[in-house]
Amino acid sequence: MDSRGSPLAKGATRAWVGLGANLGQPQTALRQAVHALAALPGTQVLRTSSLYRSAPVDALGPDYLNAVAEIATTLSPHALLAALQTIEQAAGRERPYRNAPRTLDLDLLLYGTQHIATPDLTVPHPRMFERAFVLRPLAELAPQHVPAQALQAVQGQAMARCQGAGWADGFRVSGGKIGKKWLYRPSNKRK
Ligand code: PH2
Ligand code: MG
Ligand code: MG
Repeated sequence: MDSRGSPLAKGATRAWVGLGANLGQPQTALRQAVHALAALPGTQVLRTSSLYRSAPVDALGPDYLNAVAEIATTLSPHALLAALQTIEQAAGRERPYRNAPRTLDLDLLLYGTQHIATPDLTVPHPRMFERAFVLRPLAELAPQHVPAQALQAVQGQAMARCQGAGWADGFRVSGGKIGKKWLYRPSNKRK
């Protein structure tokens, strides 16, 4: 059992990944990223948050689409980080300068309740508590990890909730049973 009380696969840790994109076809990129997460070894996508749109924070360029995915994984934090970077690369991610617009950004926000401070990985994500585009979707999935004070502090950051969790084609928790459930229904398909 983990802190939410539901059983995880043996040896798996619950983790939360922030997804963002503001170049190319952001919604397609985010949906494909959810599927790529689900295809990682030892990894299941448990749930996705709603999809949110917001202006770039500390950056320029088109509006972002953002969401958070809750996963269960047997990958170590560093192996997961490497896998996220591989998925970003496959989506055409380029890094011309800091906070440049991007086709896909996958940030490891939380890995269980672990605190990690290494040169290449800091968990919890160092800027997540200042960003509404992380905290609001994360609060849908893991309110226990989002202090009310932090949510209140980012209240002024304008954001639109554009779609419920169905945007990712039905990765959900099903009746407490952990696993990737394919909810194929026409009503669940994107338009
Ligand atoms: N990501 C950034 C910088 N600014 N702004 C929004 N709205 N959404 C993001 O995902 C985002 C950002 C760097 O990772
Ligand atoms: Mg980021
Ligand atoms: Mg990033």
